[in-house]
Amino acid sequence: MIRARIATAGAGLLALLALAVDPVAAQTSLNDELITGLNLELLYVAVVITVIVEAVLIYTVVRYKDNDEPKPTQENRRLEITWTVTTAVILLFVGAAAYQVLGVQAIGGVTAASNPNAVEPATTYDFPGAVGPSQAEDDETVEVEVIAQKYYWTYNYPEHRVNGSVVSATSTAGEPLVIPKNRPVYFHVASVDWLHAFHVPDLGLKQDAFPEKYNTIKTVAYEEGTYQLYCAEYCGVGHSAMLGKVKVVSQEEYQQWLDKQKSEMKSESSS
Ligand SMILES: [Cu+2]
Repeated sequence: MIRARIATAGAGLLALLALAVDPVAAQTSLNDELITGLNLELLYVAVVITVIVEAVLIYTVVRYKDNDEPKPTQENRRLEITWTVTTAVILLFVGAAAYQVLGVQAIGGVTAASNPNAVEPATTYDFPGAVGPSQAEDDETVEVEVIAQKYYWTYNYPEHRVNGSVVSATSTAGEPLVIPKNRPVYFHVASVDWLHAFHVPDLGLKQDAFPEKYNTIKTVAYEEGTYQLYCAEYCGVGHSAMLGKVKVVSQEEYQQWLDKQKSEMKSESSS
């Protein structure tokens, strides 16, 4: 009777948990895919542990509620070995799963991974820390320099120039950071005054912007769309308004956008 009740309660709890978990949304980028995947792996393990612990707790309360003279367990080697080994196995799993994801360049950062075969990074300042793509990846990789400054963002495309001037966009003019989907993108993030942080949560991107030092991060965006960019490091009175947009477009649209920027620059320089 009691067992049947516990089983029913357990099934009900599982159903509630299943309802509480959101259906998995389509992954927006390589970074988002890795982070969401790890999060779900850990969640599944946590759910199983929660159910087991709660089941033992409820069983114990129901089973021994009328026991007026309980005797504590004094020594039980088998029990002690079980909970030590089980905990060690769970912690090892969490550590290994997290390390696997943190070790990927897209999550740990390109600067931290430091590739000795990398090509010269495309940047406009003489700051240290930027790392270019590997030779094999160079042709398909897009490099964008993201410069933070009180209280706006400048997006430079140093691979694309008109009469020596770099193709550029800025958040003060309401212009987005445009990148093509399904191609590796390197962001060389830096600041020209003090600490800021480049943060696009829906693409799984976050990187501190250090003064006069580059940090290169990488992504491959899968879903076209416009994503919110925040400054994630308190930087002064204008911090909360230090926003921007990241626009992921098709390869054709990206090329059209570049051509348009270049032709505008040409007509400006000739007038
Ligand atoms: Cu800020």
